[in-house]
Amino acid sequence: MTKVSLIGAPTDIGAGARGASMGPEAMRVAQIGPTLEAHGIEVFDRGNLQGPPNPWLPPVDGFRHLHEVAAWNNAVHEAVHAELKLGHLPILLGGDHCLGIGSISAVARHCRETGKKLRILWLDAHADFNTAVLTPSGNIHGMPVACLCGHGPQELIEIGGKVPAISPKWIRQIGIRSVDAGEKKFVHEMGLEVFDMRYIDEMGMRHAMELALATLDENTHLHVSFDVDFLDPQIAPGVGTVIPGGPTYREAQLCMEMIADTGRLASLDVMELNPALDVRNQTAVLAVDLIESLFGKSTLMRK
Ligand SMILES: [Mn+2]
Repeated sequence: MTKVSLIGAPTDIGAGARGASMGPEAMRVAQIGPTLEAHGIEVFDRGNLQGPPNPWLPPVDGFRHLHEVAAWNNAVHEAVHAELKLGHLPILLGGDHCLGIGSISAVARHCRETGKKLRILWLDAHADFNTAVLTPSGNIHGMPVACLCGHGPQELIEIGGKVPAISPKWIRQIGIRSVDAGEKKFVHEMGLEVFDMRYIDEMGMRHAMELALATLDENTHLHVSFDVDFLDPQIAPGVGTVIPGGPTYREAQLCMEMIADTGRLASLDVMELNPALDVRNQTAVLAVDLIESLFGKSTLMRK
């Protein structure tokens, strides 16, 4: 039986808007635990991690709240790694997406320790590949992918004990539709594989996912980092950075179902849910619905 551990990280320390700190509780209110249990999954809710409050200060040397971001990410790293070591599937309930550094560095460390290959699906409106030089805002939630690939401040890139924590070759980005000019150039230089919205419009979600999930084998750990702003804001308004033109409900369902079909999902982040901007918790309810598909909720027609 699959054992899932829920880890709440109630902070908006890396974000440009306050409110993602309430994400974990909104996911619980939307019944993430009981919903997974109804599918025969054993759920361990580990409660919330703790870390420094958000001082809401301007950037220093291109970063906002760097030390606080590092503290939160170290806490996330240890918690995610501990669950993987127990053989559980960790679900990180964010919190803003800067926490992907702690989560994915823990997954990468676990893969090194167990001799597994790693594939990361980054579902997001943004590439999150900024650096202090490139970023217009200094908000670290725009930098986690760059940090994981070794481009960032020492105290973030070293979390997990190996620099870089991951190779850009292990990542597939899906749903991208907002990239800063300098960031775009850097994404190309580093050779990230990106299925942006233009690609999905032209080729369809099915084809994008077939390529993103190609060459997985039984020794591959599949990690999904799901930024809720991946979804079209018409169906998911509860996010801090609203970018129109995202996947529809059906496209998002297909994306999740195709991931489930691989049987390889081994860890998950659910990030950037902002209840302060949501409407009657609908974005959290939708996220839970999609996670249900990710864990293999099957439609009637397939056996
Ligand atoms: Mn993101």
